[in-house]
Amino acid sequence: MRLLIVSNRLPFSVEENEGKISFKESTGGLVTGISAYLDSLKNASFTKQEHVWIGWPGNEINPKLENDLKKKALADFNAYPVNIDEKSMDCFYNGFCNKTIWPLFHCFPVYTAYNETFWNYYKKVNEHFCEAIVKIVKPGDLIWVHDYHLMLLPKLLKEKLPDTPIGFFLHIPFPPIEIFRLLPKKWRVEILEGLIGADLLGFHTHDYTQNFLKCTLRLLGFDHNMGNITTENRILKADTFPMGIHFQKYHDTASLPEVQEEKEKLRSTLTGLKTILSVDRLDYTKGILNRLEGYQLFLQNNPQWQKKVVMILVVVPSRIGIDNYQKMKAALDAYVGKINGRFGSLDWTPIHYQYKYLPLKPLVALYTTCDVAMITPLRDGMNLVSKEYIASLTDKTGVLILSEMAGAAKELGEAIVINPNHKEEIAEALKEALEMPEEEQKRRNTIMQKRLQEYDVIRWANDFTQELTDINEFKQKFNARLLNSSDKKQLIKSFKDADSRIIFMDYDGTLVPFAGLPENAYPDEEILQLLKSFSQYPGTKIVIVSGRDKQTLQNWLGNTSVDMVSEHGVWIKDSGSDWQLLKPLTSDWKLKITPILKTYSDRLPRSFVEEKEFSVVWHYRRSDPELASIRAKELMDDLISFTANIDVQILQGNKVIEIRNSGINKGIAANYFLSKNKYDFIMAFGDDWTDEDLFKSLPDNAHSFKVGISPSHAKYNLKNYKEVRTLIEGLIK
Ligand code: GDG
Repeated sequence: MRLLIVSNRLPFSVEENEGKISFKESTGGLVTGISAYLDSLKNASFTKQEHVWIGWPGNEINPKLENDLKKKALADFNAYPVNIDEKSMDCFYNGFCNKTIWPLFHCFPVYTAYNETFWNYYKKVNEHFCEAIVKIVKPGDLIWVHDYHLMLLPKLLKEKLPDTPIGFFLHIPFPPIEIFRLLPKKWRVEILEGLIGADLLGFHTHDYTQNFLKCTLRLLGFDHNMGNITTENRILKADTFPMGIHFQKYHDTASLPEVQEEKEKLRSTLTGLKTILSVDRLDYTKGILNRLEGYQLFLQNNPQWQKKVVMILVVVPSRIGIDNYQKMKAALDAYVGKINGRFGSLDWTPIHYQYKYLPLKPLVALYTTCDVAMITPLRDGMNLVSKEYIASLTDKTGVLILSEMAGAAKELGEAIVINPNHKEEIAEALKEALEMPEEEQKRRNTIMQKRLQEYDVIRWANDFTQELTDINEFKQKFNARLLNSSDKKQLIKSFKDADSRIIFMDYDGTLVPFAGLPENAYPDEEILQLLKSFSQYPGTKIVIVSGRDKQTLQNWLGNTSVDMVSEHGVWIKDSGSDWQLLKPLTSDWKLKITPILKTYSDRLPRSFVEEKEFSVVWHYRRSDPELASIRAKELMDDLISFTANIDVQILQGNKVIEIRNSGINKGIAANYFLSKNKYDFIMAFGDDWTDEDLFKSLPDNAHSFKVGISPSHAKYNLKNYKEVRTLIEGLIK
């Protein structure tokens, strides 16, 4: 089995010089994390898992050199470059990815561009990635797609490779629905549909996972159960995997002699000064300006700390071609100048500013040297720098000030956690951090280090890939329940060989799709013709077993020769005779229950009450799904206490709650027919849990089919009502 990692960028940039190709390492949280995981795979003796990293190599390459590039990338990095032309990359990466998705998903709607050309290039590049992957994928491979650049890719891949497990991890926040729905309708739906093409979707925090699930429910209509989503024909899962770091790498690097030496050097240039570290890629989400405002206020409010403290501000160049970033760089330069000008003197510079990339060892030397790290993004998916800082504190002294807007704050609660929008809070946190006793620093860092060591990036990636593998195994077991062609042949043979047959069929969701209003789910011409032919097939009795009232069934299906059961088994219409009660029932309890249901329909817009002779139903299919699910739980609670002394049962069906006499169900109704005659071929179809009574009551040799892809007592699953129709056609042709 190979693991195919797919991300927009490869962990290196390719450069072309006089016809020769060379590589330069690239930075960023995704690259740092995945590289560490893949290194661990290479070094581990217990696994032989191969991997290939697929992505854009950072520059457009002369087509003549493409073959050289492919060979060298594979040899040096196990990488497969996807060559994309400059114009596409500009509109895709600088455009849709970084001017639309990045600001919006980080809750900066004012920076968000809504540009149809960018969107078209986003689609085009996702398709291009798909074509590249399809060329190299092999049976048994696992595909793991990363990040916001490739949100359409899971669906594209699933269409081409339905049996390949596909995972997707989002490294940035998934925004609340109020923000996500600012995207034009077409884009937001295509993005969600693209994502749910994956079998497993991972997010850094529980909040992001919940935001995604809420959007899927409200914008696509797919509900979930503990993160498991069932679409018309697939099962997938959304779950939380907080990304860790390679703890040991940072911890060990901090102890290296050359890093210690660098630390001594730094210390000697900063004698007598406490140091505050700030390290980020240049990005407006990282809150660098807010941090500087907080620092300025701290210096102003605490003159006793002037000349005793210095901020080392490392800003790593990033997304250089984008306007907002250039403006931000200018604002930052000006602000640093302002603080240094206002507070500095010949013998003291309050901020040491570096705008450059640092190699790992000098970076870790900074982590271990500084007394305080200020990591205060306005919004950050996770933030690995904060974790790397804690891991590098070999003597366990140092204080982390962390923004509550970073995903990492969920795991690093022992840090001083602040709201980055409030400069007063930052200034106070700085004072607290600089004055924190060493014992307290050690106490906090010991706890955080232990946590980071236990759930490091290797655990994170193993957990994700393991869950993806588990989902795939579950799907394979489940697929074994779907009717394959040889089972179907056998079934048709048994059907034809039999002399007397009985077929029980539920109506809604089984023979026809659900409609917003129950009265709109009337039978179409195709199903009417099919039922007519089926019921006229010699030696075959068709019984429609429905929860509908008898009048509706009579109106809709009265012209076919089917038998019918209404209200889940209350009424029976057998062999052309009139409707009869299966057993004597009362309905005086309805007087007590109906007003309760009416109150609930008043409280939930677009829900309504349907009264049948011996049952009463509250429908909420068209209501707001979240409020409806709360109201349904409340109603169930109310009904349970209200009906304690009444001989009724409460059924929670597909977006309905139904109350009816007890001692009635579809299984009891089926037994009525089975006890009257002997049949040598018995078959049943149904889609919701009221049909489970039917499946359970049938003899062992019966052929039963659950419509939909959830577990059932039926022997087989069919994906939807269309498959039911196709199967019937196959039986009678
Ligand atoms: C995205 C999400 C999420 C930075 N400067 C240097 C350097 N770095 C390395 C750090 C760290 C990584 O880059 C930055 O990671 P972050 O997580 O802090 O931020 P993003 O790049 O925005 O990452 C983020 C992450 O994806 C993972 O899912 O946490 O929320 O935005 O590893 O060490 N490394 C070196 N020199 C530098 O100057 N060597």
